[in-house]
Amino acid sequence: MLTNVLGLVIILLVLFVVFQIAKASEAISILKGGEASSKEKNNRLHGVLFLLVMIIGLPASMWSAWYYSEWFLPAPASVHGVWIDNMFFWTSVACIPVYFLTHIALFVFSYMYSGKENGKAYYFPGSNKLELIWTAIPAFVMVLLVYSGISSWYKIMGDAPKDSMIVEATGQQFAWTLRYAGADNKLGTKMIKLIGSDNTFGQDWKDAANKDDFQADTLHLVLNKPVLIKINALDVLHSFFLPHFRVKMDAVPGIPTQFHFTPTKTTAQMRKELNDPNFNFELACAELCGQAHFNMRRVVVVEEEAAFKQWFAAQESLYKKQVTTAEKEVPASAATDNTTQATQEEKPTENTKKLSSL
Ligand SMILES: [Cu+2]
Repeated sequence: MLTNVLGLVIILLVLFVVFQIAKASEAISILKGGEASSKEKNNRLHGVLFLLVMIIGLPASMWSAWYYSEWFLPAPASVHGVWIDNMFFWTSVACIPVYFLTHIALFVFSYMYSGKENGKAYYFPGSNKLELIWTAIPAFVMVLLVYSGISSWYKIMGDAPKDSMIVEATGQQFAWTLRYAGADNKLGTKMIKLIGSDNTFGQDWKDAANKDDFQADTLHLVLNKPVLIKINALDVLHSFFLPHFRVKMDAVPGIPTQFHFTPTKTTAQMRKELNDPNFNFELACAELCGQAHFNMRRVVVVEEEAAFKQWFAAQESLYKKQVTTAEKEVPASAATDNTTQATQEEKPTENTKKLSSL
């Protein structure tokens, strides 16, 4: 950081010195009586400086792109991720040559045609042919880029495939809570009135669809199976970001959003591909949401269907965890005179204690 600041200060100082020298030499030649030739010298100096900016600036811009390339998006691991990367590639193919051509023209012409004492401006009234060429070519390229963008947008943001697995992601300071729709693949209804310390989202236990919904710390996904993520926020803005899957959607309090995608690489495959046994896909929050924003990171596991089913079967629904244990606890705590039964019962957990006190 400090070296960067120092570098910037040095550049500014050098520019300041060049400017002062130019001013001084101009003043000297005015004193000598050659005002016209001093202007010409000044113009030439500016032309040379323009050229220097190009000679240093263009390679520097290429170098910085190469230097920071390790912070570019990682290799895509979803169906639509490949489309997005393709669009990015073709947009770059169209823009990078234009960037170089226009900048070379800008700086070289400034140098070549810097003001001369007896120089005369060339009068060019315009050319329809030229106008047509430099309007039609960019317009054609723009139409192609916009067309590919819009068609991909509708494919990505359109209705999710019918067989999509449904997962709900709720952002709050500072964690993502993941709720799976369970075996029925239906998220149970929520009601604001039911929100409590043990029922953070106010799941309505009378709704049968809620009874198999479970929460998970890790986002497990199936290889090549579409998944629909339903995104919410409890407090402030968050953003559901899966960089490897090119998924990014804001989580807005009060406005449900969603995103569907299909993972195409398992975690194991990626580990092999990247030669990194510790690699994990990650879920991050891409909206600076507060002090512990960094803490919202979650691991994403993509696996074959068999491994997923095994994990899925081992999960316990929130209903089972909270409501049924609470029901079991009620007679035990009510039967105060039956000491043997009370001692046989397991000690109530923190959650069930709170629930039975409600
Ligand atoms: Cu956040």
